[in-house]
Amino acid sequence: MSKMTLYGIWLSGPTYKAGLALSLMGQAFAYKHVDLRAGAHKQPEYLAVNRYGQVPALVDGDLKLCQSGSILLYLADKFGKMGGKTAEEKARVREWLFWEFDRLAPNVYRPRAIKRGFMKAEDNVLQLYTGLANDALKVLDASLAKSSFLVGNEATIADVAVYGDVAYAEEGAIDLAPYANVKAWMGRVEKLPGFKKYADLLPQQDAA
Ligand SMILES: N[C@@H](CCC(=O)N[C@@H](CS)C(=O)NCC(=O)O)C(=O)O
Repeated sequence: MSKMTLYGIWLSGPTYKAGLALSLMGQAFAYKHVDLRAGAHKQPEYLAVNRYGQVPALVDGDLKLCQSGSILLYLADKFGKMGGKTAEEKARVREWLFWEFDRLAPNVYRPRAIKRGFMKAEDNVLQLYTGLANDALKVLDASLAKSSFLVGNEATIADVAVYGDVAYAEEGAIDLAPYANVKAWMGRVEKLPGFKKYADLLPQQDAA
């Protein structure tokens, strides 16, 4: 079986989610660096891989996949790992994926993008996102008071997706200290075989 190729940029949270899922599932992958600052994601060659002009994309043979949540579901299905064991668990995994890209991801990524200078915004806009991120973190913390992982007793792609947001919170000056259950769960995710932090997992250039 030839290796899949992940397209992305090492600073991208959604790219990290796809790379982390591959790594936790024990899958080596080739990597193509997409230089967002140079506008590579809007060029015809890349738009042929991802029609939305965003990273990540995953190429598996003739199949070109995009949207990190959808990529995670594809990988779980393909390898029969981390997707939940029962019909109910699979449904709960999907619930977390839809929730996280509605309530958590934008409200963590945007403060981070503002703090890192990738995005400009007035202070009240930053406050709005930060408040919404904290609302989502409260929901997450309450859920993690009841179980070790988000769905069932083992890590699933729901944990990968949510970890791939929360891992960037402090870069966005969102304080995780009030969320003890979230912090303890992050520690459990970080101990999973194959786990790597984003800067260690994603190359800064093409990699075979
Ligand atoms: N919902 C998408 C979001 C992807 C996304 O926002 N990617 C950013 C980088 S982190 C991007 O490509 N931004 C450039 C653009 O949207 O033009 C996913 O999960 O894959």
